[in-house]
Amino acid sequence: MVGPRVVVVGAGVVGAALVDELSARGWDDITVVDQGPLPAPGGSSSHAPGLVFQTNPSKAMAEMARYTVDKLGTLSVDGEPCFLQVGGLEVATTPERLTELHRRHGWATSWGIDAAVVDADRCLELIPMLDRDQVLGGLHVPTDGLAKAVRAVDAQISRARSRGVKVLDRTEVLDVLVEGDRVTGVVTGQGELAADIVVCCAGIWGSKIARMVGMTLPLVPLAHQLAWTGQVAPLAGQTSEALRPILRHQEADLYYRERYDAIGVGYYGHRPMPVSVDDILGVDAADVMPSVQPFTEEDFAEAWRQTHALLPATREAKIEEGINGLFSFTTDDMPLLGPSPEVKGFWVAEAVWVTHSAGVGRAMAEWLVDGHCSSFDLHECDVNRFEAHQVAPKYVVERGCQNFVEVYDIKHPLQPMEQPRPLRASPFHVRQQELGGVFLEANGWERPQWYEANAGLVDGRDIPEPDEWAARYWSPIVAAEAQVTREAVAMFDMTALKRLEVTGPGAAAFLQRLVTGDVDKSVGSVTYCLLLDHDGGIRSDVTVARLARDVFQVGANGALDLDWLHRHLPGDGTVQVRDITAGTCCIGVWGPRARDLVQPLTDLDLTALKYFRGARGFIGNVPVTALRLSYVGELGWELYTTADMGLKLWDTLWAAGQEHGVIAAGRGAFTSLRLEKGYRSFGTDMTYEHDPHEAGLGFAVKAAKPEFIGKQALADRQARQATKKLTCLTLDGHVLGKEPVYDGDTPVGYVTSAAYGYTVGSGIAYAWLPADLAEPGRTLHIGYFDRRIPATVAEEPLFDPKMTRLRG
Ligand code: FAD
Ligand code: THG
Repeated sequence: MVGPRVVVVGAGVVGAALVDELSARGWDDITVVDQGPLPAPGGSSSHAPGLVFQTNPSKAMAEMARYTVDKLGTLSVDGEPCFLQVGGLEVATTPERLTELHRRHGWATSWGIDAAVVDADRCLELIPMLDRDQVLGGLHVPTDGLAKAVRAVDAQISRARSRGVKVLDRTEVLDVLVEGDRVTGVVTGQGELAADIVVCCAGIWGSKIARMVGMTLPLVPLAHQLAWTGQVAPLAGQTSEALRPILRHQEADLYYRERYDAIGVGYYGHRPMPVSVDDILGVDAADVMPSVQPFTEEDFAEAWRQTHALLPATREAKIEEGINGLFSFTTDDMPLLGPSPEVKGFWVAEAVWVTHSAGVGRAMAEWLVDGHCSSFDLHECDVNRFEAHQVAPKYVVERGCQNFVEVYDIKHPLQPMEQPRPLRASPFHVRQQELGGVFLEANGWERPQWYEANAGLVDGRDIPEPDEWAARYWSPIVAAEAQVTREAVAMFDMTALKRLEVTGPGAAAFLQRLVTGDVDKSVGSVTYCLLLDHDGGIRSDVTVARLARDVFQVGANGALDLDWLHRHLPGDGTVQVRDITAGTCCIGVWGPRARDLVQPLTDLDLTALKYFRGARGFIGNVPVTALRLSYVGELGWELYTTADMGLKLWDTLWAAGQEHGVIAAGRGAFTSLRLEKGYRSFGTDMTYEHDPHEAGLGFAVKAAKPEFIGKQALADRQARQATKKLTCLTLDGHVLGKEPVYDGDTPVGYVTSAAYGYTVGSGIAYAWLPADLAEPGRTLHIGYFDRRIPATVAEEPLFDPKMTRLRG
């Protein structure tokens, strides 16, 4: 036997893609089970109209879509293709939407998808039925098209079957068997199947299957309207299924495709119609298919009116059929992929569109077979990315419905979730409100972007105004807060930063195996280092503070770090890992006057406490852990205490700081200062797909250290020349991230983080670029909407390269 015994639950596009990819990699004991009859067992795939628009703000999603296009393009059933590459056209009917299409063009270009913003004449050439008076322009992606979802299921299942995969349709999975902490099989209507691995690809039924092992899946099935017209005159006699591009009219929440002489119309403008998984009918009970609910014509009225306006020829046509079809929505619009945190061998691949299905099949197969996915960076898709409150049933339904409503909205990168709020508030929240904090939201935390109380600091400063788009969620106060941090001292609320406590006699050895740095040092040491995956890619960057022989505090980036640590715990009980974020809080006190402010308040000798050292002590009445480091690149400390003492800590520092000109500063200033100092942010600047050296973090890897995860893989990777490099660019102006970078007219890379540097006096953009272009002084261009902004490769860091501020 090559490979474990695998049972895949669900033979929609996702399950089919997975068993094809798994069997292609040589695993030879695979069974796929579906309750319905193949190749159209009755899930969402059985009636999806199959539009594949690849453009997406997420690089991973765009790449998985591109893989789907490439793969389905090679597949057929009885000579009939699985993909009709008719292209995709998104039209703008308002100036705002046209501007947005330029931004989307930027994403396509950044992720390597050929696209063009075209004028109205070209839109009419591509789709003559459009009303010339409505259309201002469009985004044309020639490689987009129509996936034939049922055929794609058929083709991939058949190929898998030819490699020995067992296919059981009309077989319902009734339970998943677990012994101890492991999956052992499934119970079906036809008996038991033993399994080492069970993968849930059950689409809208996913929560029901996951529940069988006690796992909560944050997804909600929602009905979405799809209607088909009768003959539309201009298409009369069309013998090809589809000739013209698939079409999106986001302004009216609509999309379209051809079907011979008729048109399919999809609509997101209606009220959200969530359905509980327990109310979805069984295969036998359902009239048509279980994932299809009766068409509610009244909800479609507006869609039909808008359709008449955009495509006047439809006025003479009729709606002949329609459905309210179910598919899954999540709290952040991303799929749910990966292993259960508790039950070994139980995996999910859920909330996946047809568009991304083949890519997800490949990603999951790599992850299962190799232990990690090398083709795509999956950190945004990992099912273990959520905070506790984000899987609350109320939150899941509320967010899912809201995401349905906002599917085609123009969303600013800083735009916060509006409901439910507030959820998590630091102990400083009341003071922040008193100071006129303007709050955005991060992982549920209310986080001030700037404080209106600082408005008076703007006077007399020369602050460049961003354009209208970059000026959203921005204020000149951001600039003033950044400058005052460098001139005097500021308090930053760092509570939202994930904190883990690792304790026990095995703690040091455990962490040594996981991180790239040497953390088995003296008590009081703080080490900046990385978590690597088994292939040498970066999983996170962390700070590890040794607070006692067997007590470490890990400054981390998110829930996935906690998951990663849990997964690697030794089984012998010598190490405990605990998320202490919620019970504690943190203020960063940073700036040249930080020591003047804090020293009189504390028993700690803050001069003796050197850079990257930590100690426990008191600030007035408040017990604190002080770590001397600074993400903003200034003298000062992260001061941690328990949540109950947080307000007292704030008030103590605030009172003492008045004579030193202390301010509270927000996230806007923070990001500006961080980028001036060249500090990377995991998930934006570097992700799983990057290694430390190309990300400029080679210094955080202690190669001389004994074995740690990713060490050998990294050494092997290094042997190959690094071809890309995270590079600092300066520019005259503001950009926001994800914009393409051009060398002449050739797209060569993309922006990760960006901000304006209020100390250095220029815009800053970090970007992934080919290594040979990353030489200081070279001029490139950043694509910002329809403009090309010149940007110069800079030596980094831009601010204080000699570290005089931090070590002062
Ligand atoms: P499914 O296709 O639902 O497959 C899950 C399978 O699991 C089912 O076959 C089911 O029978 C089986 N199953 C469930 N429970 C059990 C059990 N207990 N035992 C055995 N088997 C079980 N996406 C796009 O990319 N482009 C589009 O244009 C598009 N349009 C859409 C239009 C509509 C009206 C709808 C409803 C969806 C649309 N989607 C579109 C979304 C897309 O259809 C789905 O996201 C996708 O098909 C989900 O695939 P899946 O394999 O995860 O789920
Ligand atoms: N504070 C703490 N933990 C954290 C962060 C933090 N963990 C997650 C994230 N932020 C990690 N990111 C960084 C990035 C840079 C630095 C610290 C955390 C930093 N770097 C020094 C430098 O490059 O100059 C490291 C110097 C050294 O290794 O000696 O300070 O904000 N607690």
